[in-house]
Amino acid sequence: MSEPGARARLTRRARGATSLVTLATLVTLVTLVTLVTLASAGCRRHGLRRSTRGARAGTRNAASGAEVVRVPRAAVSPRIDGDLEDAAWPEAAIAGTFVSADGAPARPHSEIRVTQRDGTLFLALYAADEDLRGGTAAPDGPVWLSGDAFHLELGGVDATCLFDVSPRGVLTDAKRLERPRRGAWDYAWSSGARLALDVDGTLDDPRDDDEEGVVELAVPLAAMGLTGAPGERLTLAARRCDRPKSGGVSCGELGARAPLVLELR
Ligand SMILES: [Ca+2]
Ligand SMILES: [Ca+2]
Repeated sequence: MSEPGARARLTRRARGATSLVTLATLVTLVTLVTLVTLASAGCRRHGLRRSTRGARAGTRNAASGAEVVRVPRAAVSPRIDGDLEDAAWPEAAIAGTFVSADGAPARPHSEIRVTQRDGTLFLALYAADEDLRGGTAAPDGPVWLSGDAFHLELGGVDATCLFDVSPRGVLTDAKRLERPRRGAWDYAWSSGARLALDVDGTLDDPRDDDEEGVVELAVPLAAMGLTGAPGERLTLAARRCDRPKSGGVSCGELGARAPLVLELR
């Protein structure tokens, strides 16, 4: 679904193709056409080609520094099936840009889109990944310890809810009271969120090159104490950590300096 990710993939393929074209052989031209066709097929599968039609990034409030992302109301709720061909996703809001510790855009590319309808917040999580690691299979388990994972924190009326999601489809959620005073994370709490995912690659097999993972997540706004009324606000902070083939852990963050403000339309 990521346009930059799609562009990067197409650019990589086109670069390779350009050097081949200099050899001016029919075989290389056929190869180029084949590669672009394959890339286009992948883009269509995750809605990449349609992703910029109506999507909007947030605007930053000069006084507070907070970035406000206006979350549109979808005409039809997206179907939670891991496929981003739903009409709602090209119109959804893009939630900021993932950055690494030095402030540069994080690599590999990650993106979150947000839309809402009927008291449910819908999120599309996109992660480019050359080597997908599944991590734990235990529901509500520590998915961040050994696999690739998204970590989301949604701040509502008087509490913050966290959601850790792995490319194996494990969801770990917890809630922490913020007011009148901050409490401890309660992992026994359940958000009632639903998710589905589609991974383009093979989990836990570094012998081949994977492409990406896509998660569709539906979170009841009631979990954050909201009803879904226009003008309601919640905050979003996110982290996506990747375990690349080269070893180590590489993380990008969203709203690390100041959480994004999601405003429901
Ligand atoms: Ca879908
Ligand atoms: Ca990985």
